[in-house]
Amino acid sequence: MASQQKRGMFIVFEGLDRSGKSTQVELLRQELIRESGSDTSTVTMKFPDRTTPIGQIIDSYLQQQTSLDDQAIHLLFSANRWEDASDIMSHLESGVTVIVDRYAFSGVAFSLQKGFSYEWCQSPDRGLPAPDLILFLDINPEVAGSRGGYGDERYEQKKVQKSVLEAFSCVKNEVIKEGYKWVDIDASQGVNQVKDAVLKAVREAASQVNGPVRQLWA
Ligand code: FDM
Ligand code: MG
Repeated sequence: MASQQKRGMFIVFEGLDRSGKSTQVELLRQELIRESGSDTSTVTMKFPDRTTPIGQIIDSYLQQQTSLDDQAIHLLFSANRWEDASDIMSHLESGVTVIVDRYAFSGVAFSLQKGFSYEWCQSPDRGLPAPDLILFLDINPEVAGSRGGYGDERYEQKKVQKSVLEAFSCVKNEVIKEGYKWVDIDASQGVNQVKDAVLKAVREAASQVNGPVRQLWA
Protein backbone atom coordinates (compact mmCIF):
# COMPACT_ATOMS: atom_id res chain seq x y z
CA MET A 1 0.00 0.00 0.00
CA ALA A 2 1.40 3.40 -0.96
CA SER A 3 1.88 5.47 2.15
CA GLN A 4 0.81 9.08 1.82
CA GLN A 5 2.92 11.54 3.74
CA LYS A 6 1.01 13.56 6.29
CA ARG A 7 1.31 17.30 5.86
CA GLY A 8 3.08 19.35 8.48
CA MET A 9 1.27 21.18 11.24
CA PHE A 10 1.17 24.98 11.24
CA ILE A 11 1.45 26.48 14.73
CA VAL A 12 1.28 30.21 15.51
CA PHE A 13 2.41 31.83 18.77
CA GLU A 14 0.86 35.17 19.67
CA GLY A 15 1.11 37.40 22.69
CA LEU A 16 2.36 40.70 24.03
CA ASP A 17 6.02 41.72 24.05
CA ARG A 18 7.88 39.90 26.85
CA SER A 19 5.26 37.14 27.03
CA GLY A 20 7.95 34.54 26.33
CA LYS A 21 7.08 33.73 22.71
CA SER A 22 10.60 33.35 21.38
CA THR A 23 11.64 31.11 24.31
CA GLN A 24 8.60 28.89 23.85
CA VAL A 25 8.98 28.73 20.06
CA GLU A 26 12.51 27.42 20.55
CA LEU A 27 11.55 24.95 23.29
CA LEU A 28 8.73 23.56 21.16
CA ARG A 29 11.05 23.28 18.15
CA GLN A 30 13.56 21.29 20.21
CA GLU A 31 10.86 19.01 21.61
CA LEU A 32 9.28 18.27 18.20
CA ILE A 33 12.71 17.55 16.72
CA ARG A 34 13.51 15.24 19.63
CA GLU A 35 10.22 13.37 19.28
CA SER A 36 10.52 12.96 15.51
CA GLY A 37 14.23 12.11 15.63
CA SER A 38 14.81 14.42 12.67
CA ASP A 39 16.39 17.89 12.63
CA THR A 40 14.47 18.76 9.48
CA SER A 41 11.01 17.89 10.84
CA THR A 42 10.35 21.38 12.20
CA VAL A 43 11.15 24.93 11.13
CA THR A 44 10.57 28.22 12.91
CA MET A 45 9.93 31.67 11.50
CA LYS A 46 9.31 35.06 13.02
CA PHE A 47 7.15 37.96 11.90
CA PRO A 48 8.05 40.63 11.19
CA ASP A 49 10.79 38.91 9.20
CA ARG A 50 13.26 41.80 9.35
CA THR A 51 15.70 40.18 6.89
CA THR A 52 13.70 40.89 3.72
CA PRO A 53 13.60 44.27 1.90
CA ILE A 54 10.09 44.92 3.27
CA GLY A 55 11.25 43.71 6.68
CA GLN A 56 14.00 46.33 6.67
CA ILE A 57 11.45 49.10 6.18
CA ILE A 58 9.39 47.63 9.04
CA ASP A 59 12.49 47.43 11.23
CA SER A 60 13.30 51.07 10.63
CA TYR A 61 9.68 52.01 11.45
CA LEU A 62 9.76 49.98 14.69
CA GLN A 63 13.05 51.53 15.69
CA GLN A 64 11.41 54.93 15.17
CA GLN A 65 13.92 55.90 12.50
CA THR A 66 11.13 56.45 9.96
CA SER A 67 7.48 57.26 10.25
CA LEU A 68 4.79 55.80 8.04
CA ASP A 69 1.04 56.18 7.82
CA ASP A 70 -0.81 53.59 9.90
CA GLN A 71 -2.42 52.14 6.78
CA ALA A 72 0.93 51.84 4.99
CA ILE A 73 2.68 50.01 7.84
CA HIS A 74 -0.30 47.67 8.24
CA LEU A 75 -0.04 46.67 4.58
CA LEU A 76 3.74 46.26 4.85
CA PHE A 77 3.39 43.87 7.81
CA SER A 78 0.95 41.85 5.72
CA ALA A 79 3.16 41.96 2.62
CA ASN A 80 6.02 40.71 4.81
CA ARG A 81 3.94 37.58 5.58
CA TRP A 82 3.07 37.16 1.90
CA GLU A 83 6.80 37.18 1.10
CA ASP A 84 7.12 33.97 3.13
CA ALA A 85 3.73 32.37 2.33
CA SER A 86 4.97 30.07 -0.42
CA ASP A 87 7.85 28.88 1.80
CA ILE A 88 5.39 28.10 4.58
CA MET A 89 3.18 26.17 2.15
CA SER A 90 6.02 24.14 0.70
CA HIS A 91 7.26 23.18 4.17
CA LEU A 92 3.78 22.09 5.24
CA GLU A 93 3.17 20.14 2.05
CA SER A 94 6.45 18.30 2.46
CA GLY A 95 5.49 17.21 5.97
CA VAL A 96 7.48 19.80 7.92
CA THR A 97 5.93 21.41 10.99
CA VAL A 98 6.09 25.21 10.87
CA ILE A 99 6.12 27.26 14.08
CA VAL A 100 5.84 31.04 13.76
CA ASP A 101 6.42 33.79 16.29
CA ARG A 102 3.54 36.25 15.53
CA TYR A 103 1.33 36.19 12.43
CA ALA A 104 -1.75 37.91 11.03
CA PHE A 105 -3.40 38.03 14.49
CA SER A 106 -0.71 40.45 15.69
CA GLY A 107 -1.25 42.35 12.47
CA VAL A 108 -4.95 42.74 13.26
CA ALA A 109 -4.52 43.42 17.00
CA PHE A 110 -1.92 46.17 16.63
CA SER A 111 -3.94 48.03 13.99
CA LEU A 112 -7.28 47.40 15.71
CA GLN A 113 -6.01 49.32 18.74
CA LYS A 114 -5.25 52.25 16.41
CA GLY A 115 -8.96 52.40 15.56
CA PHE A 116 -9.30 50.50 12.27
CA SER A 117 -12.15 48.02 11.81
CA TYR A 118 -11.64 44.28 12.17
CA GLU A 119 -12.63 43.74 8.53
CA TRP A 120 -10.19 46.36 7.28
CA CYS A 121 -7.39 44.89 9.38
CA GLN A 122 -7.88 41.31 8.25
CA SER A 123 -8.42 41.97 4.54
CA PRO A 124 -4.78 42.06 3.30
CA ASP A 125 -4.07 38.75 5.06
CA ARG A 126 -7.00 36.90 3.46
CA GLY A 127 -5.75 33.78 1.71
CA LEU A 128 -2.49 33.29 3.63
CA PRO A 129 -1.81 29.75 4.88
CA ALA A 130 -4.10 29.31 7.89
CA PRO A 131 -2.67 27.88 11.11
CA ASP A 132 -3.91 24.66 12.69
CA LEU A 133 -3.35 26.11 16.14
CA ILE A 134 -2.93 29.58 17.62
CA LEU A 135 -1.24 29.61 21.03
CA PHE A 136 -1.79 32.87 22.86
CA LEU A 137 0.74 33.45 25.64
CA ASP A 138 -1.45 35.33 28.03
CA ILE A 139 0.28 37.78 30.34
CA ASN A 140 -0.65 40.94 32.18
CA PRO A 141 1.26 43.94 30.71
CA GLU A 142 2.42 44.86 34.25
CA VAL A 143 4.02 41.43 34.70
CA ALA A 144 5.43 41.49 31.16
CA GLY A 145 6.86 44.98 31.73
CA SER A 146 8.56 43.85 34.92
CA ARG A 147 10.47 41.15 32.98
CA GLY A 148 13.51 43.22 32.23
CA GLY A 149 11.38 46.15 31.09
CA TYR A 150 10.33 47.18 27.62
CA GLY A 151 12.85 48.45 25.08
CA ASP A 152 12.84 51.55 22.93
CA GLU A 153 10.88 50.22 19.99
CA ARG A 154 7.58 51.61 18.89
CA TYR A 155 4.70 49.95 20.83
CA GLU A 156 6.99 48.92 23.72
CA GLN A 157 5.07 50.92 26.30
CA LYS A 158 2.71 49.69 28.96
CA LYS A 159 -0.18 51.85 27.72
CA VAL A 160 0.06 50.50 24.18
CA GLN A 161 0.53 46.93 25.42
CA LYS A 162 -2.66 47.26 27.48
CA SER A 163 -4.72 48.30 24.51
CA VAL A 164 -3.13 45.62 22.35
CA LEU A 165 -4.16 43.05 24.97
CA GLU A 166 -7.76 44.26 24.70
CA ALA A 167 -7.51 44.11 20.92
CA PHE A 168 -6.20 40.52 21.11
CA SER A 169 -9.26 39.63 23.13
CA CYS A 170 -11.51 40.91 20.28
CA VAL A 171 -9.38 39.03 17.78
CA LYS A 172 -9.70 35.85 19.84
CA ASN A 173 -13.51 36.09 19.91
CA GLU A 174 -13.72 36.61 16.15
CA VAL A 175 -11.18 33.94 15.29
CA ILE A 176 -12.93 31.33 17.44
CA LYS A 177 -16.26 32.20 15.76
CA GLU A 178 -14.53 31.75 12.41
CA GLY A 179 -13.62 28.19 13.39
CA TYR A 180 -9.90 28.49 14.10
CA LYS A 181 -8.32 26.80 17.09
CA TRP A 182 -7.12 29.35 19.64
CA VAL A 183 -5.71 28.27 23.02
CA ASP A 184 -4.82 30.70 25.80
CA ILE A 185 -1.75 29.69 27.80
CA ASP A 186 -1.08 31.30 31.18
CA ALA A 187 2.32 32.84 30.47
CA SER A 188 2.85 34.14 33.99
CA GLN A 189 3.88 30.59 35.03
CA GLY A 190 7.44 29.31 35.00
CA VAL A 191 9.08 28.45 31.67
CA ASN A 192 8.64 24.69 32.13
CA GLN A 193 5.01 24.94 33.12
CA VAL A 194 4.31 27.06 30.06
CA LYS A 195 6.23 24.56 27.95
CA ASP A 196 4.11 21.67 29.28
CA ALA A 197 0.87 23.56 28.60
CA VAL A 198 2.09 24.31 25.07
CA LEU A 199 2.93 20.65 24.42
CA LYS A 200 -0.45 19.51 25.70
CA ALA A 201 -2.24 21.93 23.35
CA VAL A 202 -0.03 20.91 20.41
CA ARG A 203 -0.61 17.17 20.96
CA GLU A 204 -4.35 17.68 21.15
CA ALA A 205 -4.45 19.82 18.01
CA ALA A 206 -2.06 17.50 16.13
CA SER A 207 -4.60 14.68 16.26
CA GLN A 208 -7.06 16.94 14.43
CA VAL A 209 -4.78 17.98 11.58
CA ASN A 210 -6.22 16.58 8.37
CA GLY A 211 -6.91 17.70 4.82
CA PRO A 212 -5.10 20.44 2.95
CA VAL A 213 -3.86 23.65 4.56
CA ARG A 214 -6.75 26.12 4.78
CA GLN A 215 -6.62 29.67 3.49
CA LEU A 216 -6.88 32.24 6.23
CA TRP A 217 -10.10 34.31 6.25
CA ALA A 218 -10.90 33.21 2.70
N1 FDM B 1 3.60 43.90 14.85
C1 FDM B 1 3.96 42.67 14.44
C2 FDM B 1 2.59 44.61 14.20
O1 FDM B 1 2.27 45.73 14.56
N2 FDM B 1 1.95 44.03 13.14
C3 FDM B 1 2.28 42.80 12.69
O2 FDM B 1 1.69 42.29 11.72
C4 FDM B 1 3.33 42.07 13.38
C5 FDM B 1 3.72 40.71 12.90
O3 FDM B 1 5.69 44.67 15.59
F1 FDM B 1 5.31 45.38 18.63
C6 FDM B 1 4.33 44.55 15.95
C7 FDM B 1 4.35 43.78 17.22
C8 FDM B 1 5.61 44.26 17.90
C9 FDM B 1 6.50 44.66 16.76
O4 FDM B 1 7.48 42.49 16.80
C10 FDM B 1 7.73 43.83 16.56
P1 FDM B 1 8.56 41.62 17.63
O5 FDM B 1 7.89 40.25 17.76
O6 FDM B 1 8.72 42.31 18.97
O7 FDM B 1 9.81 41.60 16.81
MG1 MG C 1 9.33 43.49 20.40
